[in-house]
Amino acid sequence: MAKSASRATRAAGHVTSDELIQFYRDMLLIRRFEEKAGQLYGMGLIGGFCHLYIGQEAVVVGMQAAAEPQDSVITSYRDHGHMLACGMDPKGVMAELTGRRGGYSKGKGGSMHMFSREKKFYGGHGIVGAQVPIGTGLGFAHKYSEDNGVNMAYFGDGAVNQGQVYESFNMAALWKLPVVYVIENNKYAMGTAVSRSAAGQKLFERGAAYGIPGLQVDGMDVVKVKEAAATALAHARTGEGPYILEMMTYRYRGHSMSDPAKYRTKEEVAKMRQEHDPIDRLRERLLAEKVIDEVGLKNIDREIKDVVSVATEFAQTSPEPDPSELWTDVLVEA
Ligand SMILES: Cc1ncc(C[n+]2csc(CCOP(=O)(O)OP(=O)(O)O)c2C)c(N)n1
Ligand SMILES: [Mg+2]
Repeated sequence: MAKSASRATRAAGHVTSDELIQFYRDMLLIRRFEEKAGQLYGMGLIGGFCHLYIGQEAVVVGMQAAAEPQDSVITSYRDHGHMLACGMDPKGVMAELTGRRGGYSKGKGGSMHMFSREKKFYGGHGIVGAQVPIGTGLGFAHKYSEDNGVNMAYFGDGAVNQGQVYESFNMAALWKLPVVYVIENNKYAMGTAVSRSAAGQKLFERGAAYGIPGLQVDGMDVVKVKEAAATALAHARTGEGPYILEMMTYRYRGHSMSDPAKYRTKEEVAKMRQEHDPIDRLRERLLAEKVIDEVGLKNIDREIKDVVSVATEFAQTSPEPDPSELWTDVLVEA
């Protein structure tokens, strides 16, 4: 099949000024949304588990920038950023966090259990690594139905030593399934540093035994992520089989809202924020290259703030689920 012009441009990793501005907008939406979710959690308006993605925004925004509409996404419990980057409505995501009827799972799922078939977002999985074989199955479905789609299966450095990951790699390589495995290496799995859990630090080489190519990527640089994503997606889409991208990234917050993060120093976090923040870095680039000025950036900031305010208002005013909902969409006998 001939490559379309847009795909050829994507494969070359070219980014336009408009795209750079869109990256800024998309990353800022995730950052502000997550900050607000953290506040609502602190106020007791969000219950249960809540894992924030703050710091890692460039990964999912860069990946989605290279993706096609038919591509699917699956990830772990650190999932709000993926939902927003897939185009899910911030109102529905926030209302699910607050357990309201207007949420994506009618307020009955919460942070880790949201899905959108329309946006091809398949969760939200609380069991570490569980999404890897499911994502591989989604890759099989793309191939079987010949929809020219690719699944992007995201997982953490803490999942990468599981057996099911390698069973998935084997099957995906054997059947040349269109799957891009995105390892979000944020250096920690709860309180365990990757240096203490993973033999050999090159996680992108973990597919070598199966002939799966891999790349290590600066996951704090949205443009580099997009370039790598274009390479990996083109490989999978053209029938060459799976690809592994190891995104070197960092989460600023604790593992979940209840983590005091005593396993790392405040200086380590501060250094990352000051020197590698994906949003600040892009902001500096936009200004240096005169893609936009301070006033333009302020307008975007305001626009995003408004979107998050509307979502927050909705998440607090949407009614709670009706008690009759206790018996619907659940897998127990009433
Ligand atoms: C099978 C399983 N084992 C243990 C846990 C508890 N647990 C939840 S998150 C987590 C750490 C995973 O870290 P990583 O894969 O690096 O993802 P990150 O939280 O850094 O995004 C663990 C051990 C779980 N949810 N599922
Ligand atoms: Mg991790």
